[in-house]
Amino acid sequence: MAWLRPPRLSSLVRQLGFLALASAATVKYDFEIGWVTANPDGMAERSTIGINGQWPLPRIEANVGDQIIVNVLNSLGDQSTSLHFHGLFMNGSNHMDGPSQATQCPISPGSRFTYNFTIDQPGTYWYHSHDHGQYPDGLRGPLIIHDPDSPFKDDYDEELVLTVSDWYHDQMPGLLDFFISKANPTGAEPVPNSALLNDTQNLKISVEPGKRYLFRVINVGAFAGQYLWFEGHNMTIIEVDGVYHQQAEATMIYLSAAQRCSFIITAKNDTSENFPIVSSMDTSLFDKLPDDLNWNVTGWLTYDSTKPFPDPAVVDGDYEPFDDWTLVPWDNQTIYGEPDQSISLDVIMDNLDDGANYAFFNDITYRAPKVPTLYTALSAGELATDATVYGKYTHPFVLEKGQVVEIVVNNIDPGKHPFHLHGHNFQAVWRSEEEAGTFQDSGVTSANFSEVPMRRDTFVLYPNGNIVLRFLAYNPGVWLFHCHIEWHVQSGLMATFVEAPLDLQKSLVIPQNHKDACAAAGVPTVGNAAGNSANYLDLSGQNVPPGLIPEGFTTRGIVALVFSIISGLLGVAVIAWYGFVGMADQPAVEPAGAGVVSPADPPVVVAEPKGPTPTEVSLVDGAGGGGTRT
Ligand SMILES: *[C@@H]1O[C@H](CO)[C@@H](O)[C@H](O)[C@H]1NC(C)=O
Ligand SMILES: *[C@@H]1O[C@H](CO)[C@@H](O)[C@H](O)[C@H]1NC(C)=O
Ligand SMILES: *[C@@H]1O[C@H](CO)[C@@H](O)[C@H](O)[C@H]1NC(C)=O
Ligand SMILES: *[C@@H]1O[C@H](CO)[C@@H](O)[C@H](O)[C@H]1NC(C)=O
Ligand SMILES: *[C@@H]1O[C@H](CO)[C@@H](O)[C@H](O)[C@H]1NC(C)=O
Ligand SMILES: *[C@@H]1O[C@H](CO)[C@@H](O)[C@H](O)[C@H]1NC(C)=O
Ligand SMILES: *[C@@H]1O[C@H](CO)[C@@H](O)[C@H](O)[C@H]1NC(C)=O
Ligand SMILES: *[C@@H]1O[C@H](CO)[C@@H](O)[C@H](O)[C@H]1NC(C)=O
Ligand SMILES: [Cu+2]
Repeated sequence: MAWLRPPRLSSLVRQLGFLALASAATVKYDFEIGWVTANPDGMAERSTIGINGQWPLPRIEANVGDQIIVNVLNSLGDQSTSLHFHGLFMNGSNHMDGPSQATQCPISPGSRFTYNFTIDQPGTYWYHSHDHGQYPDGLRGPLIIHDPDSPFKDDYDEELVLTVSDWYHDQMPGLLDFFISKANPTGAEPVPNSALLNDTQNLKISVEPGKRYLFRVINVGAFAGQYLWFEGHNMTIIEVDGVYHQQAEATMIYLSAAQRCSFIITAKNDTSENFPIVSSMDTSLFDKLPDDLNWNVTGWLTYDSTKPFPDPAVVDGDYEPFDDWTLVPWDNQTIYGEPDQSISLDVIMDNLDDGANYAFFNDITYRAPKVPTLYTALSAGELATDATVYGKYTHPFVLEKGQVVEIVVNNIDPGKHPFHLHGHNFQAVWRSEEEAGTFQDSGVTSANFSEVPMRRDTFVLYPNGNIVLRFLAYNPGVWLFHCHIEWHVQSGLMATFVEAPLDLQKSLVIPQNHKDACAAAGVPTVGNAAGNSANYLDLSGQNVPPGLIPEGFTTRGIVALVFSIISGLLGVAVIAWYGFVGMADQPAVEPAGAGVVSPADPPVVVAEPKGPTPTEVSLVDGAGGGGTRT
């Protein structure tokens, strides 16, 4: 009988510690965002976005009920920025959610911006830039909300935070210029250069025999999902994406970009061996596997640092990660009723008439509005419930308060896509196998749905498959729904939910420093998506994507045509064909690595590559971020 067991001393100390912190506090961080140099894989020094001169970034950490204040100063000089707090509901504080041109203006170089919100959710989260594809350049870090009342608090002795990610040697602006260009007509995503474990390689985590560790793992990567395993140890999963689930045993987990998982690992009783930890990027996402890519990163559970650190065993055959579909939420919440509003989105990759490849929900690829969508909602009066005012290319859906909303996503693409909804977690009520086709054609009905569905905020849609999500519209705000592969965010795989906008108008007051940021950025704070505040239904001048390819042209034909016109010396009739052949044959036309790897000019490596520095970690793992608690 577990309750008769005397509590361990360490457990007692931990609980007393929590008791002391139990009353709500204000936790304050001053973040000066600026460029630093980093070389986490030991292969290339690069400019990286740090905070207060350091990278890896500080951890934001608080208790349930605390108020968090993050004072941002953008010292990047050459780029705007913003911070999104991934997974937090921001109930009553939609203007603190972070995506630029959705809920705020971008924070210009030299500008300040204060994020101020109260957290009512325990769990494992992260913060990252939500501005022009910036976070893979380094601006992403853990956000942990401790829970003195966790239902699992007696099941572990220590908490550890661990990130996995992919890493690029080149900076995003250059990679994006190539990715969305006619030189990359197939839309092949740049392949990362390395995998990182806690922003390094050869990480060593000291463990004490017999202790039980809660690992809070976050994939802060841009693109790659990761398989993660600890040799010789099983994981007991208790939380995904901030939602407690009933304990589930796993030997290997899969985390897509942006997903989180907390699990308990029980250390062995003897210290005779150290054990490899492996995180392995999901190479099925990559169009090409460069010869020199090591898609694995290794670390160790260190029981005795004088003992050897063995190479990981090779896993033969297909990986068999734990299937998150089998998770049951700890609170046994059953499926919400039949939807009041059902939204069906087809994921399509296609070219537009500039020759570049874009991502579409149905027939729309996202374009940012001229006025942040939240400010349109706040300034449009009663027209805020008319989706027209938000512009066609934010792909808006207006939700009414209290609705059960269902999202069906059909993947008309052979890639995996991790879908994320801001401001909510959702019930993942259905996920098809790969190649199942559209939900509507598959014959599956709500009778097939999970009765006690897993809840999370980021969920993987399989190749040519479909998913069905449900959530309750009890959080007035402007919330983005998008694939969390940063390449696909930038190529347009995003829609906007405008939830209960009239309630929003009654409750939200935009602080002066948010308006000041808009003034500094030259972005208006009233008006429709086109910036028109005289007639909200007149969208002329709204931002639009490139045009559709004319009927009768094939995608490859038009790409060839565009190419040919640009190089254009020949007659139009010959060109379409000749241009295409030319493209296929001449590497000089197709930039090095086109459709492939790291397309931008390879960086000149000045510094002698150093071996990665092993990081020894003390398990007296204090508050990460140097925040002040009052
Ligand atoms: C944060 O917001 C609260 C109200 O929600 C307000 O009382 C407080 O002054 C704000 N603090 C800062 C630093 O903006
Ligand atoms: C990961 O790195 C952070 C510092 O960036 C540190 O606080 C944390 O303890 C590390 N986690 C592990 C498991 O080593
Ligand atoms: C891990 O779980 C597997 C399958 O449930 C089991 O066979 C194995 O013995 C477990 N390993 C450890 C170290 O507990
Ligand atoms: C370690 O020893 C304790 C007490 O002897 C035992 O209950 C526990 O199962 C052992 N743990 C492992 C991982 O073998
Ligand atoms: C990564 O690890 C897997 C699993 O052990 C192995 O099959 C693969 O060869 C490794 N890749 C590299 C590049 O070492
Ligand atoms: C959920 O159901 C399980 C049985 O399936 C039960 O053990 C558990 O106590 C329930 N949880 C809650 C919070 O009611
Ligand atoms: C959906 O449910 C029906 C009726 O129970 C069943 O025949 C069918 O196999 C299910 N479909 C899938 C894909 O599970
Ligand atoms: C948001 O807060 C309101 C009360 O202020 C509550 O009624 C509502 O359920 C909350 N919504 C969510 C999604 O937590
Ligand atoms: Cu995607």
